[in-house]
Amino acid sequence: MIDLRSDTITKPSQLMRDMMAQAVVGDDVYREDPTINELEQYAAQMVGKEAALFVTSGTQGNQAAILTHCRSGQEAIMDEDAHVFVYEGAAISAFAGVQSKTLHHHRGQMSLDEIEEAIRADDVHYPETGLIWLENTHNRSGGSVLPIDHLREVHQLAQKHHIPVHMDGARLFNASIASNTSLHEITQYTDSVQFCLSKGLGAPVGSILAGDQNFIDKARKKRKMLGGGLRQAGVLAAPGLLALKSNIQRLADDHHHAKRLAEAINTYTDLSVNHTVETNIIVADTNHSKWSAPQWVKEMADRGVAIIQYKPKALRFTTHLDVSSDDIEMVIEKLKECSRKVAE
Ligand code: TLP
Repeated sequence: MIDLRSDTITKPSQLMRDMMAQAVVGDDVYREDPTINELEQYAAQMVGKEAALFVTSGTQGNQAAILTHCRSGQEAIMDEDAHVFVYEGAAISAFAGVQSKTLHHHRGQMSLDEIEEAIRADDVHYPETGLIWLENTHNRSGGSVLPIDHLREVHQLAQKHHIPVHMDGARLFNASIASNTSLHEITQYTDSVQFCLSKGLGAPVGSILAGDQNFIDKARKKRKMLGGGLRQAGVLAAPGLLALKSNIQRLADDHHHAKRLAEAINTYTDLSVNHTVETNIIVADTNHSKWSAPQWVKEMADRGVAIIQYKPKALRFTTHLDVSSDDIEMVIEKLKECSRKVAE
């Protein structure tokens, strides 16, 4: 099976497994796990923040960030397709007691005017605006990168109103590689950032939440509340460290594969990729296809290619570390086969 459902499905390499077996460990709730301490220091320095926290997942990192930035009864401004709004089981309201104020967006970018309008005035009726949320790359827009000027402008606006900015950078490294922009350049416009080790970077588990020391000290407590205080978890941090040290530059291959695949989808099938493919995610819509999205998922699965239905009339193809150039050519052959069947 060539699995393009997500970049979360990569399996740890033999080297990663060896690093796990050899990891020096201790009890991380006592801050005594040398491997976790090393990962947190390394990760903080990579993104130019004072401190970092190893968390079990992107969702846990995002939720710890909300719990740390906001109080119950506040509101967070985010785009209407943000992962935190669509895919995190309403944890933002269930756990943090925070209401989501969702705005329209174009490729993950909300308009500055609309953000400013959404910031609540000091009025006895209104919730307080506690946080502005950005997602980079933007998953549901097909892995789009938020332009650096946009980040700067949102940050300036947030500072003017004394509101923190959090970035869900589950795929932060894809954004950095695709836009040829350093991590520090991107993260300087955020108060906190979450990025995943277990997506394109190939580690089996874990994410990082980074910010200033005071923020991370508080987030550590929130992580404990969320059940994320881990013990001898250096075995999980070791592959994360390896992923950060070895697997970032190669993301360019995934982006190249996604472009090649998107061109083929538009050339050989009645599916349409209507967005620029900037990173490793392709959203192909089925509006003009003779087959529905579920039919495409089934026909491709029958031919050994796993994709997912992403919206009622859209499919997602995601490239990653475990998909080679040959695999991409094979997927293109299968798409052509499907197209011949569609035309029958
Ligand atoms: N995204 C997953 C699914 O949940 C949709 C995927 O396959 O793309 N932020 C963003 C932008 C994400 O894409 C994801 C995972 C998360 C946060 C959550 O990360 P995990 O799955 O580690 O909790």
